[in-house]
Amino acid sequence: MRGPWFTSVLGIVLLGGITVLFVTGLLSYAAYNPDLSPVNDKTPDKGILGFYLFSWPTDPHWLYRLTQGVHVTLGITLIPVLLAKLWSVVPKLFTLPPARSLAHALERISLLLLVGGGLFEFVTGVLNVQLDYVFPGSFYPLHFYGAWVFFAAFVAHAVLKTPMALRNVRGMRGPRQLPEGERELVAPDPDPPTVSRRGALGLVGGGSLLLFGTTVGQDFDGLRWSAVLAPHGGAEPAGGPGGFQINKTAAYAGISAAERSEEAWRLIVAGRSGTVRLSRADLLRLPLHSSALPIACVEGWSTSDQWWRGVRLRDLAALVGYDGDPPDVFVESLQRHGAFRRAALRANQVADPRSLLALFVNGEDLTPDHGHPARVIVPAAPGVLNTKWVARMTFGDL
Ligand SMILES: Nc1nc2c(c(=O)[nH]1)N[C@H]1C(S)=C(S)[C@@H](COP(=O)(O)O)O[C@H]1N2
Ligand SMILES: [Mo]
Repeated sequence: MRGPWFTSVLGIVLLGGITVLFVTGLLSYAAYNPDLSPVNDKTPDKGILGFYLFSWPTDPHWLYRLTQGVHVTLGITLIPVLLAKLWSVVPKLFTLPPARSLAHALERISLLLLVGGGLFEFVTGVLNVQLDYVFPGSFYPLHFYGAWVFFAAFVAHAVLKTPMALRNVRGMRGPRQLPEGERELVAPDPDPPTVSRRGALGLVGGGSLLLFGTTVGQDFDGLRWSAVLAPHGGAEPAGGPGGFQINKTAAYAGISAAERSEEAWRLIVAGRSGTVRLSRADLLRLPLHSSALPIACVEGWSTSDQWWRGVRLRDLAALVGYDGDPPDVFVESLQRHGAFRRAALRANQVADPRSLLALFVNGEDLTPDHGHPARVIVPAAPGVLNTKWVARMTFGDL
């Protein structure tokens, strides 16, 4: 069963799947605005690896919901394929002599990066979506740098192997003269098989389907109950206007009812013409607008569109001297600790008329857990940029 055909089929699946993972991963990184201000930039030494960064668009408004949903769901679905692929090439680990030529030695070293990089990316990704930050430092630089190492080795491997893999899945029937590199995939003295090659593929495919079916529901209200393997799945949140997925609760973030109260809370808006202080009542006297936007988290879960109502970000920019051409904004929350208590938004995000400092959701006051007294909501942006419990907004190019 172990041999070129099995390895080739799995390899071709991974060729497509991992390419999509790499592209959606780079998109997710760009969507986080890593080149704005020191706060968002968790990889200040990225150098040319950030060559492709661009202004993440605000259209379509479900863009990040799609790209990140695909990234996380596909990554989890591919786990059985990756493991089966690694199992299928285990004999190669023990080939002797260790290097037949310089080219062979270089190829084997690239495999270290390929296998090590692949395992590293899958393990850090799964730990992140399971909310298990066991790695030193931030997840972002680890997964980002790891992705480049892994993908570089992956491209080299694909260039070397794809032609042979395609030949193998098309026309390999019965015994034939295998080239040296492929002969190493076949056990020299195999036991009689207990399962056919197609049966083994079925097992891998079934495992992938099972993971897919227990993950994908975290992206769809109404299917969330089925996402039993996802930390934000397994059940729909309680009903009511605030009855949609919550990332960190107010209690977890250490936000007290006293500091959110009408008497205590003031929003500070700073910009080119100075600083203004606004109570919630002051904000309610400004023009209010509605937009239907989802929350889509980097962890892969998302909600359907919610109805937000509040003050346009560009109207707040106008209050402090930016008429017509809003700049970037740096948003800080009441929260004193934690990774997501502040974020920077780009000028195109501020300018979009659907971008709000929301005061209401689904027809009622924001709930404490969804960011009362006020939160940011921006179309197509990752959830992490939608700062809750906003206390201060500083407009100006970052
Ligand atoms: N102050 C603050 N804002 C925050 C966060 C946070 O931890 N603290 N989490 C962010 C993340 S990662 C997400 S996905 C969204 C979740 O919003 P929700 O809890 O209203 O669904 O809020 C964002 N805003
Ligand atoms: Mo998030």
